Amino acid sequence: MKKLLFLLIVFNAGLSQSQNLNPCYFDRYQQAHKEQIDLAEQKIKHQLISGDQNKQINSPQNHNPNLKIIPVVVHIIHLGGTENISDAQVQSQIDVLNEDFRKIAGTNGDGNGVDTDIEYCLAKKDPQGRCTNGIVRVNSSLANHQTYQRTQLKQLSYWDNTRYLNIYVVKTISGSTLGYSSFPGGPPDEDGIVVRHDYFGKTGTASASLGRTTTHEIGHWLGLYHTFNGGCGIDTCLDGDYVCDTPPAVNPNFGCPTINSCSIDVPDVNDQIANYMDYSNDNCKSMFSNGQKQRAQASLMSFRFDIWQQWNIDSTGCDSGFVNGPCNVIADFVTLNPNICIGNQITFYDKSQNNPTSYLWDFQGGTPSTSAVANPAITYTAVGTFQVKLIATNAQGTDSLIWSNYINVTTPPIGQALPYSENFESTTFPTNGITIDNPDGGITWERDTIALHYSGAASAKINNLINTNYGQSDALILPGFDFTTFTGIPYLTYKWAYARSDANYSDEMIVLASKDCGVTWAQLFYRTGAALVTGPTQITPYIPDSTTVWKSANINMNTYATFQNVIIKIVNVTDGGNNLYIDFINLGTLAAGIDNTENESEKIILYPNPSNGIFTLELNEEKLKGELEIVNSLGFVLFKIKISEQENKQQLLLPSLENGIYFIRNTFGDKLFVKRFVILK
Ligand SMILES: [Ca+2]
Ligand SMILES: [Ca+2]
Ligand SMILES: [Ca+2]
Ligand SMILES: [Ca+2]
Ligand SMILES: [Zn+2]
Repeated sequence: MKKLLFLLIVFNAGLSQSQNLNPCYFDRYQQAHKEQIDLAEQKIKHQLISGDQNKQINSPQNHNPNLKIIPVVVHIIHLGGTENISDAQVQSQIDVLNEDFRKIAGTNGDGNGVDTDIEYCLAKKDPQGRCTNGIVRVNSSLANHQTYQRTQLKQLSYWDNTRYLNIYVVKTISGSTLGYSSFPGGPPDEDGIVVRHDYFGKTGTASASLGRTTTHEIGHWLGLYHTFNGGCGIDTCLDGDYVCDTPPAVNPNFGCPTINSCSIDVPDVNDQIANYMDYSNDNCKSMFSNGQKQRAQASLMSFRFDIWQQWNIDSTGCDSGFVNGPCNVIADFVTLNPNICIGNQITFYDKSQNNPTSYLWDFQGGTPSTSAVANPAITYTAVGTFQVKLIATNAQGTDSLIWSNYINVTTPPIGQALPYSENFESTTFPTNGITIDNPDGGITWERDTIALHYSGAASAKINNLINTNYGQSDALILPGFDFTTFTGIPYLTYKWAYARSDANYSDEMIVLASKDCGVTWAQLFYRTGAALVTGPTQITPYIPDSTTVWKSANINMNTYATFQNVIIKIVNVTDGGNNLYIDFINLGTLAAGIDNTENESEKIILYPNPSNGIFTLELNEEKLKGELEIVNSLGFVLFKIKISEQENKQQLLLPSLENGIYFIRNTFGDKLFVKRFVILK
């Protein structure tokens, strides 16, 4: 089952260039939260059997006694570009949700399904009861969203999930995912849905979409599975999506096909590609079935009971009689970490509501001490706790927010001097100042003595093979370092070994560094997929059997040369792949004879290498533009290759090259990226 689901996801991802595709992260979420979803499933089934999904709970003046209204808050996490979508585009998505869930006559949602009696309302009152347009905007690098960062989105902006459906609109999502959702019964800090801006709504940046990505994701939020969940199964009610009146489907359907992929249904009918819970094109989707309606209503009765109660509808301004005037501005801001070290800079992110037009900040103890920009970066040069005040203004007036004793500035410990090395030979683990961050308390880094290590008799290992908490990150955190007493160019080098358990998915290895006591982290090195592997794909535990399979990470740390407390961490993000090993960590001078090409290959990945002249080329850097040059070992440029604007992965055909060593390079600004490769026929 697990392997099947992964293959489906990858199939999905591989088609990312085609139009109208609707990749959804739910299958992966489902695997990662299996116990929680099984519990939720029992509760939904119990409600379906014992409860009355249609009993009147809403207010007497409501014309449809079964109607349940869901107040919605939309958090737009953006970088100031077009992904900071308009209020009108947000409203277009709310309109699509109501057309689809209410089966409004004459709209795209008026297909062969049912009116689910579920309606969506952009909140008109915030959690404190203040007038709002239901939209929060935050300018943050988290706009480029990686699914393992889902709880960090909620640190930026989050409204009580028992009273509001939290929807996050982001610029990009890792992989080719367009959106994903939590399932009923999950932890509050993961509750809600995340959707790419260009698939949110049907106007503005999403004018090529019909807004059905969000309809689909909210289906999951209401306890619905994909129509292809579990394949054909053997029972139309007890297997698959646990909905009797949706025909089973063996695989996700793409496009708008006429297909009958399972014949266990009686009568045996075609797959329901019009169902919102398949992957078919937006323009073929037009229905939820009655069985799906009953499940969704049961989820609202059992898990999401408060959100649609009349008292909450009133308190969020979603009662039909409530009219919102132009709202006064609500001053609000967020920082990622208010506990900083002396001399550090901290960025304040405005999230004032209701279209603020100007700002006046006051930073006790900060430099500068005032600012009029939306997202000021402030330096603190004295130890202490300090107040922050924001006065925001819009057309209706001003509002101020004061947080006393908010910023806490401490003296950083001075890190240890370079050089530093760790070979994991001590039987104590972790050792030598290293600490482990293991947020889920589960599988994490351990000491391994079985593999043939790069050096000595042991290394650090993390077992991804048995780790089912997909997306979870585990870090080896090195002690703080003082770079200021080191002369020469400092390098972080280490060796790693890794194999996949399935060629279609991979764990990730990320090196991050912080020079501000952990307030912000820069990504120095990233490997996944073919660029991470050192051994053959295998479903048994990967055990390196040679010291020569280990690959090198060589990371130039010169930008940290003036900092006295630099924290470095090596992070494993698990995808249920296979063992990742780390050995021979060195921080200091780049040892003679160490192959330095890995340093650049984080931007340019080429495989297989060596090769007979046919390579796959992957570019891991958006900024690489224009041309790549193929250079021989004497430095002569042999070819120039134009980089495709659309694809970051392309075939590279160089059959005319003789056996030997070559380089592929690209110049961007003052940086030169070089990757060495070998032709061997
Ligand atoms: Ca079904
Ligand atoms: Ca069938
Ligand atoms: Ca070792
Ligand atoms: Ca862990
Ligand atoms: Zn889905």
